[in-house]
Amino acid sequence: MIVRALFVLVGISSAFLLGRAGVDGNSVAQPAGTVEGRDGTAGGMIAFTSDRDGNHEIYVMRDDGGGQRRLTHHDAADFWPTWSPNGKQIAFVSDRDGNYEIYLMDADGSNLRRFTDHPAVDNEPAWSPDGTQIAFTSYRDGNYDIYLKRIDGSGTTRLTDSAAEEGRPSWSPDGSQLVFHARTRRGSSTIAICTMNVDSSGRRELSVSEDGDSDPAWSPDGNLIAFNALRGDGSINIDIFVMNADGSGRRRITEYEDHDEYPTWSPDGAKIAFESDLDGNEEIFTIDVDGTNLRRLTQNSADDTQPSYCPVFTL
Ligand SMILES: [Ca+2]
Ligand SMILES: [Ca+2]
Ligand SMILES: [Ca+2]
Ligand SMILES: [Ca+2]
Repeated sequence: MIVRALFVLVGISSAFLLGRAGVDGNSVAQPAGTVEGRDGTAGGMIAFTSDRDGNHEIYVMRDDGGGQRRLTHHDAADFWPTWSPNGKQIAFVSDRDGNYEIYLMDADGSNLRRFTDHPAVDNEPAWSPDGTQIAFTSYRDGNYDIYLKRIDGSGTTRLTDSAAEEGRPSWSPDGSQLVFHARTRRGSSTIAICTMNVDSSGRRELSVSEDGDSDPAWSPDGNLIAFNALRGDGSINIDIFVMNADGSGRRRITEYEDHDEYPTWSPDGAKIAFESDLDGNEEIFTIDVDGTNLRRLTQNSADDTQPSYCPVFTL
């Protein structure tokens, strides 16, 4: 159905396109932390993955598309960036040491260090709202499960123990729960979006459908969960949806005849950034939560994907 090269083994959601060697990068050399063009007004930052410079690297930009800047410089694949809650660090995934591990760096790309150290795939980091832990997915116990590791490295806890393939954890803003997706039958398109308490109790399925509901993201006020799913009309067309945090009130946000994926919320909850190939290759867009005010932030023949909104506005 969805013709995509799986990026990491059977990763449910790590399916961004490989092999497009676009290198006409429109990145603008600019020092970290500067906000030229913003007139002193606080605004959002977005980290994302692009192969515009020849292989997958981590980039940041303002949420108006300005100030695009590369943070990683390595011929390994670097992808799935996610911010620390104070916006000062970024976690991401790389196979630069021979297998997929999670790495941390400061938001200007400095102070790079490895966070996980396991021969299995470690993927899809999500920083806890209090900054002390990272939830991530790993294949270390024979299928994808969700794990928790403290930033100080003092311990790793397995949160799921199921035959389903869990993926893309996202924290509730109060830090008490995680939302994630779970492929309940391997090889099937049946994916459930689930929540559980951070102590792994209280697992609950919010939505179960044949439409591939996946990649959930909890809104900053805790009330909504954004996700991507097939439109449900039989077409091969992935759109961005939101639902209430109890699973009710499902509604569609995007309506383009293309794949719209990987929603991430602006700090004020007003906008969602996402990836879409609506103009022929992956670009990063923002849209208001009511579905208006679509804005393209990247314009580049390479893949620009996996946006992650910084959880705080910066000056
Ligand atoms: Ca790289
Ligand atoms: Ca690993
Ligand atoms: Ca599992
Ligand atoms: Ca692009």
